[in-house]
Amino acid sequence: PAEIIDDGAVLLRGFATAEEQRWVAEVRVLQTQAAFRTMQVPGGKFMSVAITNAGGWGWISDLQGYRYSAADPQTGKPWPAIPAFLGEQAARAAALAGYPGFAPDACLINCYQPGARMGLHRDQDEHDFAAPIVSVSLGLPCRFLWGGLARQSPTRSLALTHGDVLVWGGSSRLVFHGVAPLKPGQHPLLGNERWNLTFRMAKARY
Ligand code: MD3
Ligand code: FE
Repeated sequence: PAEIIDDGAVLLRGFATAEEQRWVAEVRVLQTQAAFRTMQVPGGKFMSVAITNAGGWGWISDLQGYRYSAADPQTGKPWPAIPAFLGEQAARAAALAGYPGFAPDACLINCYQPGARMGLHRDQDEHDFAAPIVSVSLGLPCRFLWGGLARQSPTRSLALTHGDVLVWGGSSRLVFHGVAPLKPGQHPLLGNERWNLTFRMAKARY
């Protein structure tokens, strides 16, 4: 059942659990082509979350800043394509949430281990903010925080668990959001990790 958590933001609890093995297997295959790695941020520190990408465009960070790159900076090769199953599932979730015609050209995959966190930020490196973002949580649960359109807006918090899918569109597309430090635990499929996949339209028009 779809749950509206903010203006244009829809939570599909457990959407990915029916085919959880498939989701995990697809990401494990992607790992053999583009491994999780931590990236440096412009200030010089490293993100605590390890990342990789699939799709025509991959989100990267280095001392120069944040941007989408067609190539994996670690190998110089294109990112692996978004597997058909993952792309179809993301489009199906978007349609259920009221965003038909979602065609992601980027899938950022975040890997959290205990203590890893993501500070409050907004996703603004994409060209067309009319396109929603589809976010899929796998493995250990986390506390997800989101605020409003201003960094100072009050934040709300939500427990995201294995299989949950969030679709952010409309006036929620540019809200500030982050993830609290991951608490240690053991998940039957992912051990002490949490994976988050965010499907985006980075360069394509919606
Ligand atoms: C709200 N990832 O990769 S998912 C990110 O759990 C990111 O790894 C978090 O924020 C994670 O950029 C949060 C939920 C999410 C994803 C994208 C959004 C919320 C969003 C884009 C706009 C607004
Ligand atoms: Fe984000």
